Amino acid sequence: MATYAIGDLQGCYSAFRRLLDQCAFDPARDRLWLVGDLVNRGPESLEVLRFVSGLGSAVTAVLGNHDLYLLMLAAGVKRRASDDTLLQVLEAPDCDSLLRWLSTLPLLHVEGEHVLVHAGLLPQWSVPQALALAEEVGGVLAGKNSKKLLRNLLGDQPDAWNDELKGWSRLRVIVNALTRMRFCTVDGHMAMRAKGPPESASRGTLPWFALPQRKSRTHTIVCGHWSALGFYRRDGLIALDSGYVWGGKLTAVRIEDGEVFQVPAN
Ligand SMILES: [Mn+2]
Repeated sequence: MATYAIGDLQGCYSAFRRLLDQCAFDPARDRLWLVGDLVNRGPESLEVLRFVSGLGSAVTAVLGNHDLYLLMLAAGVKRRASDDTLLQVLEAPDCDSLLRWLSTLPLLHVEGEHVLVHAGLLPQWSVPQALALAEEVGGVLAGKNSKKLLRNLLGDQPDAWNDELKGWSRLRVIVNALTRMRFCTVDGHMAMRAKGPPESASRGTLPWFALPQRKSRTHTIVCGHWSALGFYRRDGLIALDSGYVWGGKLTAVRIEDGEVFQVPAN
């Protein structure tokens, strides 16, 4: 039994299958951890959704911002952008069942000393608190107020956590941190516009994982979302988005021994 953590797939199904072959992944024996952004930008989002949803308990995937964007399109709360590649999913005969499956995925998964999340955790959040907050959002997303939630996720404000937050703004901060954050100020204000590499941080901001008082340092965070950071490991962090869809690599790490597997873009 082995656990393979894999970076952002972004609809790159054939590369994903090549990577699984390279790992000799066996769904009867092994497990996959997917960091989210299963869909969009790449050419085969539909195939990714069909394959991953068919893996059952062999896979644990968390939601990324592109996955939520797909749910927003399907709910009619956002219009398609000219550069998305999601029409094939929206027009598929099995679209409803695939999106129902997608909407039940968690925003955060904790297993032993590891945390699986798409983007990151705000510095004030311990791992148990982040898990409780992620579950708070997950309950709404899988329930009857799902469409209302999706409509109310749009926007970057408020940009920081506060235990007193209520209603949609509370859920919006949680989702923005878990699925979109890269840079943060030391007191936990997210700088949502910045997408460059860590060294491009604007004055007063740091990569979220580098904040000195971050309470989730108790665990190793397995994440994606930041292709300009690339595949990056340090104490307590495994960042897996190595930008295959942008001409980089698709990366898997075997959690048990740290072995790395990669498929380069053609
Ligand atoms: Mn992302």
